[in-house]
Amino acid sequence: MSVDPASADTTGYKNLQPAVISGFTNTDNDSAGVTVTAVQGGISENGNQAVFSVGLRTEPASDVTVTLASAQLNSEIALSAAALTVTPSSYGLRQVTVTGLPDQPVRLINTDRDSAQLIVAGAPGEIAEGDSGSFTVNLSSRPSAEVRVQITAAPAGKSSVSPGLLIFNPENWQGEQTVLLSAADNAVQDGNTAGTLSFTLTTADINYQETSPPVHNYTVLDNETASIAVSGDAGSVPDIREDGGSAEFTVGLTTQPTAPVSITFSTSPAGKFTVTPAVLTLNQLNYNALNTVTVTAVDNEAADGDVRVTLSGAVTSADAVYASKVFAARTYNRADNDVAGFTLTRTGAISEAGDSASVSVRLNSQPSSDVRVNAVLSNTAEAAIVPSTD
Ligand SMILES: [Ca+2]
Ligand SMILES: [Ca+2]
Ligand SMILES: [Ca+2]
Ligand SMILES: [Ca+2]
Repeated sequence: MSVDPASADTTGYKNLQPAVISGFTNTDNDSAGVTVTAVQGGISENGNQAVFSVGLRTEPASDVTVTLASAQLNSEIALSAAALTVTPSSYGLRQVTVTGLPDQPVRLINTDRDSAQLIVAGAPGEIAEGDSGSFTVNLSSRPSAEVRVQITAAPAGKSSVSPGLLIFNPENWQGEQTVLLSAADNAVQDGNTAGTLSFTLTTADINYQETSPPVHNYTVLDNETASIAVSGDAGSVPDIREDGGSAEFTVGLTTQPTAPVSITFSTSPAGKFTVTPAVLTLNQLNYNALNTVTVTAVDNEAADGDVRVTLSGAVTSADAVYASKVFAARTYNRADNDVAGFTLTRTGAISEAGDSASVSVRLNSQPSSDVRVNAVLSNTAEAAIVPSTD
């Protein structure tokens, strides 16, 4: 410091030597920072715009890039610039425009729709008739409204689901709901059947409206094998005697026929047996009953000996499965009760006075053709034969 020469002091200051003091520091009151002004105006999905301004509070030493971002960017609003480059020569406020976007473009974003999926897990690929299997259903993302899922198992009558309707909402969407898929049981050999599970979504949530629910294919396995069931051992050869002997067996079908099945019985050689009924008809009501067939020997008079008789059955039906089935032939031994022989009966007595006696002859069994009987006397010197046809 030094005294101003214009000073009028006369007490010595004019000639005073300048004094020095050091160590002062000027404190800067300009701090670096970004200034953002209040937003002017309002945005809407109709495209109305708002503005605000951005600048640096202090002059930068070199270029500064200010990035503009919004939590709603790419969804609800658009900014006029994604970034501003500020230079030392122009770091004042600059205007940024904000434009409101309509909702629709946002919903078309793939990531949104892809995340709105119906999840079906664990559905069985095969189910036997009469069995069931479960699967689970839930949603992949929180829906904005209730989602009703109607489940259909096709073709109808072969399988069914329970429950057939699931309801998901913004609270329970994540929880797996269990559905039972049951295969119907019938008694017909109807083969395996292809089944399809389909899902129909009803909701006000546009993403779930537009999603494609999965389709699940499965197979219902038939558990019937059609056959003609006959009791007893077809390989054995039981005896049936002529005098009132009979044998029985039962016939049934292992599956319900789609049309009556008739079995027409025949025996070979013919005439040894009668079969009752001669034609057995099995229908949708009696197919699995014990339908009895009786084989009875015909009692003839011929000494025809024991005879092996084959019982056959011809199967006819409009049911193609049974029309191709064969009745297994059975064999019986028809036991004869006739013995060939003569029965001679004498009437009267002979004498030298001329009395005559008669002898009648009959066969003990029916001959298959004429039988000539020769009568021979052991002593022709004492008697003679006069033939008679009585
Ligand atoms: Ca069955
Ligand atoms: Ca079946
Ligand atoms: Ca007899
Ligand atoms: Ca006989």
